[in-house]
Amino acid sequence: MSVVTSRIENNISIITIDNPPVNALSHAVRQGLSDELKGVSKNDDVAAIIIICNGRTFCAGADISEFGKPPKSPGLPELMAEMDMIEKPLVAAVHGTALGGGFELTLCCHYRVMESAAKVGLPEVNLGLIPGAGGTQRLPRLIGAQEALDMICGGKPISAKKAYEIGIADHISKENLLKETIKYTEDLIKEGKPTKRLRDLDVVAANDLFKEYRKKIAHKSRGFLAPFAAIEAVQAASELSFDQGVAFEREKFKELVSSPQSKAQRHLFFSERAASKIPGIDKTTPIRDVKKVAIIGGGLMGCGIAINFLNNGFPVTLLEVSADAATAAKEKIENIYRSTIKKGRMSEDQMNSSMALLTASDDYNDLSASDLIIEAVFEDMAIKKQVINNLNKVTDENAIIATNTSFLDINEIAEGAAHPENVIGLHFFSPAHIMPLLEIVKTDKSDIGVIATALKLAKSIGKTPVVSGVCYGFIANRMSSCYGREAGLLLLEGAPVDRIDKTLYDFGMPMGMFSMLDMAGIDIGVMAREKLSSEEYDERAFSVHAALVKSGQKGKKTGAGFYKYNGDKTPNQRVAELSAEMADKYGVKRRDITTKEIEERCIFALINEGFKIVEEGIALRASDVDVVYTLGFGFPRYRGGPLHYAQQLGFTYILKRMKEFAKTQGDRWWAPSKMLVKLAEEEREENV
Ligand code: 3H9
Repeated sequence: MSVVTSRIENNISIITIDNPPVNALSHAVRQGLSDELKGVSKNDDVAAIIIICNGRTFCAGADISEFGKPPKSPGLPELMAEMDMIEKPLVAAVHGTALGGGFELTLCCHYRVMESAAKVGLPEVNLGLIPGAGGTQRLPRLIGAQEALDMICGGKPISAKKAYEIGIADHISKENLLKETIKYTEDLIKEGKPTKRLRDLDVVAANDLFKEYRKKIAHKSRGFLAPFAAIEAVQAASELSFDQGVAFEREKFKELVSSPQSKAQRHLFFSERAASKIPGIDKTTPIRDVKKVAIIGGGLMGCGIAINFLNNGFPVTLLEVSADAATAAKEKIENIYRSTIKKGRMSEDQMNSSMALLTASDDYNDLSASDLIIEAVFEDMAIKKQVINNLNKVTDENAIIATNTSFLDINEIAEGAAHPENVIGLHFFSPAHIMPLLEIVKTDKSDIGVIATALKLAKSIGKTPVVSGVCYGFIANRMSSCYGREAGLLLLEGAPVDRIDKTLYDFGMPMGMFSMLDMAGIDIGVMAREKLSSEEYDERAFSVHAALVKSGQKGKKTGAGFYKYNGDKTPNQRVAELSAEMADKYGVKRRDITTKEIEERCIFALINEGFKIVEEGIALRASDVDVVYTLGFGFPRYRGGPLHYAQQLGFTYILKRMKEFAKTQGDRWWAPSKMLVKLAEEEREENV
């Protein structure tokens, strides 16, 4: 059956797009729409045209999987130009999310009716693109340049209510979208309302708007090309004719679509979705019913985890060691909510309904009805085992027991459980109510239904899940340890702390390694490493950290760590002294180190470990590693994650540099992953 069909009701043609799952504007849809529009616009029995979609949403945009392939006519811009020539009123009936090219399609219509729960948006910047089917030219003509910039550079969809307020939606449908759109269109015909082509309007833009907007997004969009290209395109809308503006937008779109940045961001789009596809799990896998959740441990992590569930309507019991500690944890959650309200991200009513779902307790018996229990207690194997022991006495055989451990062996934790098959790792990232990643750690015995349930739950609390096997630090922290090791060694070799941080920041990380350690608290890692043997980590690399903690300089919370915090942030002189002392102690040669070496040592260590993680089967696929490192640690999305970046940079080059590092550093840490070696060989064969 055709993906685009039409029928005539009275004198209105209803064109329906039906291209599951999200009605992407693939070639078949574009061709179908073009054919139907040509047909009905010539039909004298048709006075007006409605475009509507079947399924869960209006068009979610261009078909992203077609980018990078030879273009097939009609392209979206051609289709939009055809629509601009139509003399009969065109009405879009929008449900779900009209995004990107899908929203641009509605902007080529003369009127827009939206379901009250519908959203519209131009999320192209998230794919390293700008709208390429006239969106940067039509939207500012409809709502003014300022609002258009907010939507295009922000990339976030807006609600029907907001769309109505700013003049995008002409009517909001409350019950039956099609019926109400037909009624709206009949009224248009009766009243003889004209076709309203956005191309004919002028753009309203304040003086200096574009200059100010560049400044406004400079920090948030650091390193990204697309948001700045979007400003140029909207500026072109305000300065050039419509056709010139469209040509300008087209050129910018073409440049971006073939740029490494957009390829990287598109890679992440598909990788984030692929991460939920687990061999052995399909629609028939039994999912457990999770209605009630319990969290053990009311520290910052436990409270953050609780908030995820409360915000999504799950009743949560939070367990602490005493009644006082339970009350304090409840207060902590309320305080987090209060600061969210202050930032304007939540209303008092929303907070009250979330808090009403929370029970704080110090009695394990109160967990007996919970379907999912997540422990977030102190990172100590003996304490975790005690928790499991206590849970054995109160939970039933179907309850899922999750641990939020960052490093500990979950197979060992599971051994003590009455039902080891119910045990899983749910590793949240701090702050847990904000960070979008959830590492789901499967043990040797985790039931497939438990993993499937965790994947579904992750989505229901708005997280992107990635499944990891058990190893020290799982995917995220194992990689981060290597990155941190190189930064620590570079300190001893003579690179100043602020230079290392600046190099990593300039590479695109949200902050340098040492600024991050100062923020999180240097003592956390120092304590974790105390339990390791010298075989398991590089004592030299973390010797300055240990010395700082010993002297009470644990990071920002103590006013000093790698930096001093006296109103402003300055490098702590003691770090330079300690680095020289430790270099002396361990016989590390001090030298001048280039910025290039700092960057490559840290990033290539990440890459090598990432490949090892895939080769050992800890991660299911290379793209999972990319999802973890971008969502968990802010690796720049425009580089697509460490392993995608490795491909862009060239495996052969990376391997060559690693061999050079091995010559000066020894091969304890620079033995290349077999997968990297293989990929480099394949790359060389391809290039012959
Ligand atoms: C654009 O429009 C450029 C134009 O300006 C100019 C062109 C010249 N294409 O996310 P889900 C797949 S750029 C192809 O799990 P949800 C997705 O991969 C585009 N495939 O569902 C997944 O496949 P699978 C601008 C797409 O309900 C399946 O659909 N638009 C597309 O959680 C279900 O997706 C965007 O950036 C697509 N456009 O969320 C919107 N969209 O099942 C991108 C989805 O094999 N899409 N798929 O894994 C979204 O944000 C979400 O998919 C949406 C639904 C909110 C719509």
